Amino acid sequence: MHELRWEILNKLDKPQDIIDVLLENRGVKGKKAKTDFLAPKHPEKFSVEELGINKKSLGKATGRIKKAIKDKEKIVIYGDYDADGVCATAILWEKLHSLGANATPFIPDRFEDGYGLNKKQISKLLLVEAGKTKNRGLIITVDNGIVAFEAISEANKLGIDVIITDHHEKKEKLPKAFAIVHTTKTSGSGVSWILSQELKKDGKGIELAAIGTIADQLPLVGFNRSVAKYGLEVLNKTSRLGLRKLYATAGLLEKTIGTYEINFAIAPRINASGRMGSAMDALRLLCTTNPSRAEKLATDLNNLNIERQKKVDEALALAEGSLINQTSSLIFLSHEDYHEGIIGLVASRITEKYYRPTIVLSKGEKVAKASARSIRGFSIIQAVRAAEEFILEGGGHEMAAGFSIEVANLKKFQNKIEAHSKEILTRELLERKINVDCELGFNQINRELYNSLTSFEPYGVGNPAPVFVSRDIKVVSSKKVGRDSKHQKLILEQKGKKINAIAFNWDNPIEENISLVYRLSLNEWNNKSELELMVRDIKNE
Ligand SMILES: [Mn+2]
Repeated sequence: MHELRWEILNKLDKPQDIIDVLLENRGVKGKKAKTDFLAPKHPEKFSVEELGINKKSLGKATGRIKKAIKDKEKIVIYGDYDADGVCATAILWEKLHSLGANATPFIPDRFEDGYGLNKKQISKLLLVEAGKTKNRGLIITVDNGIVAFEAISEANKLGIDVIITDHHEKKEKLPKAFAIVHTTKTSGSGVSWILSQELKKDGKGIELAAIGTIADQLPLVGFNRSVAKYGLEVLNKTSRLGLRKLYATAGLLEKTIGTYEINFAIAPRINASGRMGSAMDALRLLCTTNPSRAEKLATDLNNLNIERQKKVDEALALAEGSLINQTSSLIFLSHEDYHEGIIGLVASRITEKYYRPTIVLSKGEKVAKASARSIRGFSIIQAVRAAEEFILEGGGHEMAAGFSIEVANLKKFQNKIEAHSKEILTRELLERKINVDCELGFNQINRELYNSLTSFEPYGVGNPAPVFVSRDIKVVSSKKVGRDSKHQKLILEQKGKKINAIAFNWDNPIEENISLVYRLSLNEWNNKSELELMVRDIKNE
């Protein structure tokens, strides 16, 4: 697997300030942008215009919501079953509830209803209130709705107003909703938070917006960086009972909650409810004020997550078997045994391992549900839209998409999307790369540098942890460590200066002279701490 191309981002030879280089590599240019990046302002300080949201529509939405609160109209918040959608629902529901609204959250069932505002649900949702002259009822979508044309025209027919809040890619035409609060610059929970702050500015719910934004893989720059930074601060001292219990079941109580903890422990548990059961349980967990209920929901979620892991492993084994027959650069896998709730996870694991765009389909009797993941430089939503005539419903982004398709059309769809991708997926695009910020000499590595790097946190999509390269390194010693001796601890030397390094899961031979790519980390034990290079790649010279 180990063919990694080192892309050195900083091409200049002459010495420069390292912090400046890192900022430029992240596209942060100009003095003001640089200070803003290193000391992000609070999300409350962003103007609506900066976020790409139409101010007039936002005003129209808040006006309608305030009227609904005053008239005691029934409001349904229509969410989504992934971590972003659940957090988006929780943020708006808590806000409306605190303002005395008659608001009910609704998260569709992945298996029964599918993604997004659904025509069939509309009349059921507001059954009692809808149709009355003064009390028409209001549906507010969060993290979905921007392509729900049919459902919204159905609502209009029934006299129900719909406010769309969403961050997914819109089509050329927009649904005829009462108001649309839309931007692709943040997550569904980010949009929900912005709307809720328009109703009442109190900063509440920012920690949930951080979970949604990080889990939805939004680039952590600008507004999202602020949401992540300030939301993580709140998450580390949250008194939400459900989150505290979730931390306990995930072994996070003693840990600092960062983007990693959200991606690999918190979001998977929230997602597990929507994949294996009902996402309403995750919503209840986030919002509950009852300790024993929090405990039970957290345990249930943890068990669902274990069940989910098992299903993913089974599906991956099945996938590996059929990968042998793949000839196209775009991986296309369809089978009855792929559990619908986990196809997205399987697609991302395959993409990660083989570094190719991947579509995994769960075949039903008549309809197949699909989830797709992509690699940098290949827009999967564009690829799907190139074969749009076969798509029943669905949507997505450059890097991920979800849709459904008639089983009878699978082959035709596959041919069309493979033909589309063939032209775009060049050899260069399919090469796995690691972005390296700049070259460092060992004499430049010190505590001061390490400390100044911390102002680049939180790391994530769009703002990766700084990666450096050092060359002409002598390996003084190497020792296998860890369970199964999977890791190697190294002592390295350059021009007389020695530094420790750790290479996780490294079984390639390491020779005496190397170049290496690494992150800088602080190894802490027994109240002592020492700088250490966390190896990402090694080339023997
Ligand atoms: Mn989302």
